[in-house]
Amino acid sequence: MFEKIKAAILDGDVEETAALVKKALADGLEPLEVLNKGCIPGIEKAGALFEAEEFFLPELITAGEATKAAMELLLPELRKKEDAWQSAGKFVIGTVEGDMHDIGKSIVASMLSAAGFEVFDLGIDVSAERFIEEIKTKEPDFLGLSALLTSTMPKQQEVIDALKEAGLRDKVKVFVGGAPVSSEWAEKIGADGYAEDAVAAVKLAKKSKE
Ligand code: B1M
Repeated sequence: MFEKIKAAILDGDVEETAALVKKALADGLEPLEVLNKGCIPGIEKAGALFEAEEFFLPELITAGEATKAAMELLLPELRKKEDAWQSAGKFVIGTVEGDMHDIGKSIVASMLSAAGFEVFDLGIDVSAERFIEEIKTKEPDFLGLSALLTSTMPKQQEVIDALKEAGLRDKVKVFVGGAPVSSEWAEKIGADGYAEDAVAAVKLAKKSKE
């Protein structure tokens, strides 16, 4: 089943991907397992083929669309595990300005939500000004900044600088993530932490609340 889902994503076959994911859920497979063993390997393979110039942009786009179709079915299942009675804290998250990648950020948002955090997902291409506005109104404990392009990583720094300018830097813990991001980069730009994946993001946020 996982191999079939991976193949359907690589084919950019939205309908087949959705049908397979529905079947996997109906057969009782764990949504997180479907995500980690079927969908993520599929989209990562598409990225590797793109890098090797065996895939071109249209194929990358259709693979992304197939992955999104899978996630639309899987994320509500992940969120069902949320325990509404214990908010673990407020978490604002978004992909930085100029960056349209939303798959990884949405997985992180869903896992945080499933772990009991009150999550405000601002979406993609979020400017520093918008982040600041949302921090002012939502007063979150945490801010998550996702960047998938080396060219948009500096926007994470911009948001941190804008927080300092607005006098908000010590009001919120800032975590960064995304494929090109590292703990060294997080340290360099003055973030409070780096999470390599959604599970690490949940652990980091929970640990910071202790
Ligand atoms: Co783009 N893209 N893309 N892309 N794309 C990459 C990132 C790339 C590495 C592909 C490659 O060349 N191998 C490359 C970047 C190279 C670089 O910067 N050095 C690239 C490029 C070049 C581009 C374009 C410039 C292509 C072009 O137009 N010529 C363009 C840029 C558009 C823009 O943003 N302005 C572009 C466009 C796209 C699509 C729209 C086609 C599509 C996105 C669809 C969508 O998101 N709706 C797309 C895709 C799908 C990818 C790859 C293949 C997959 C990304 C993904 O979803 N991964 C990607 C290659 C790759 O990463 N292997 C690639 C799966 C996801 C689960 O992982 O997003 O890493 P990830 O998220 C993880 C962790 O990083 C972490 O947790 C997540 C869950 O485990 N994490 C966080 C993420 N955010 C976090 C925030 C946190 C914490 C953890 O906060 C606390």
